[in-house]
Amino acid sequence: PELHWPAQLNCATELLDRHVAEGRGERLCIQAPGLRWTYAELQDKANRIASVLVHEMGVVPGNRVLLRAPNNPMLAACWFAVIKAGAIAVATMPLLRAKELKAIIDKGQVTHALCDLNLAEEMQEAARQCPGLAQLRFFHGNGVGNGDGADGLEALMQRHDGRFDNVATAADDCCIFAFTSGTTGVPKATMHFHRDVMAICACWPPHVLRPVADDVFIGSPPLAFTFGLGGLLLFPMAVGASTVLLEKAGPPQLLESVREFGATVLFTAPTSYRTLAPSGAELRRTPLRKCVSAGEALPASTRALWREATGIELIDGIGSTEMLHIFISADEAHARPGATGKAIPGYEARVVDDAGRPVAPGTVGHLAVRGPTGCRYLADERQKVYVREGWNLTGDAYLMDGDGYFFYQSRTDDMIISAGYNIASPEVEEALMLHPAVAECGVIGVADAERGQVVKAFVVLRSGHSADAAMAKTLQDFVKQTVAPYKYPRQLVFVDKLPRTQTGKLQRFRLHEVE
Ligand code: 3UK
Repeated sequence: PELHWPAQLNCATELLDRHVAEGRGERLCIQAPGLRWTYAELQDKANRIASVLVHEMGVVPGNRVLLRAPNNPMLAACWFAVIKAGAIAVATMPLLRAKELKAIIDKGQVTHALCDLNLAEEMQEAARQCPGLAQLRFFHGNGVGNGDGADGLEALMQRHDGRFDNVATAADDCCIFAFTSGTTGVPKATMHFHRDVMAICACWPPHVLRPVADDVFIGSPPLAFTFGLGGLLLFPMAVGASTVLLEKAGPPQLLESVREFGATVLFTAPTSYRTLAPSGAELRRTPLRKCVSAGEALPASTRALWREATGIELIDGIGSTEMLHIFISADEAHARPGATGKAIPGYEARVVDDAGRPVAPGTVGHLAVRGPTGCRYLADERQKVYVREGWNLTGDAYLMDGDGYFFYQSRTDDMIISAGYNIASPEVEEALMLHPAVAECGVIGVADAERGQVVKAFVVLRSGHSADAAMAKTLQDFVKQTVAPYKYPRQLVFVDKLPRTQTGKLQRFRLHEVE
């Protein structure tokens, strides 16, 4: 990929304004229920908001601006406005409470905020506790404000025209603080530059996804999660395509919206593909053609299930907030069951031992990755631990085969050591999920006097199956027959649901708490 940028670069100019300047302003850019914005319309909104930020809210380049909204068109307009103003976008998960928002405001030294009116309460509570947050305005998700006074963002936007000269930022100026969703429970922030945004658009999409200008993107990850920011905003716009932003994007809404909007490219997580698979026949009657899975390991069984249901081979990819987006992946033609894929063009990946030395193919170790983006923590000691000589440690246990395909094993913390055996939690989960009675499950290691640790499974059954001792025994026997018998869960309990992050990741550390 071409990864050289001019010293002066504003990614909003490249991803948004360029389309209008080159005559594509009338192309469809963003859709939502009851709404369609062209590139020119998004630019008009973003420019007006940028003017409000600069002239009415006093934003100067480098300020950190918090954004709070579910996926909707105004969130996209606000994101570009912040970038145009040379400020730093700090997008936050819609479900966060005041306490969590306060932690982000404090850590990120946030001075300004734009918030969806429907999520005002927790924002106002956080603002009361944060004297440093000087300016806060509210908006409606569709940009049509009515009756919330002269301070509503839409009213302020009317005072300005649709012209704004983007701040001439440097390619190396920060434009995003991305807070991670907390697989480990401890919040951390990573910093990304304008050139990082351009780099992720130049690496994975043209080499793996290969979208075209007529594609219609849709999916579930929030724009506050960089998987969603890339997949549902930056990547479609990089090729002049359109995107559908949904405030609610559980499997039923996704199914309905894929139909309604004629979506062609879908981004969601493995569990969502499992839930949607029974609707494969309906999906076959839509123009859906590409489906991307990330955020969590994709079980080989889910890949097969989706292919059989829809005829579409899933595109798996591992990315991280630290690296901004996907760095190991494979397109449909190169997918191998059980493998995430190979390092994508522009990135290098390898498996290393505890001392950071590369291990032989076939050996399990720590995944390390290096590329044009990556791993700048905001005020965090973990920089020293996770970044070594430019190589970023992701915290995942992986093995690489002789062909350069990477096979996910587990999070490094989720490796169970029982009676001297290494057992990866996801491998046991995958085995359990092959049983038709199992809807979802989570596996952890619990302390055991004799074996050090033993495998414990938390199982959610599909409706119509009874959670009794006979079922537990059936599932234990099933695992013994599916993978090496020593991996079977010696403890197995039934639960109604599993603890997940807002990005859909299983929180195994919380299973330890309920254990
Ligand atoms: C896990 C995967 C196996 C893995 C993300 C795509 O998930 C994203 O970012 P996060 O910072 O979490 C990173 C961690 O999640 N993971 C993600 N994808 C996969 N494990 N197979 C996968 N395909 O533990 C990784 O270290 O929340 C994903 C794009 C942008 C992202 N931020």
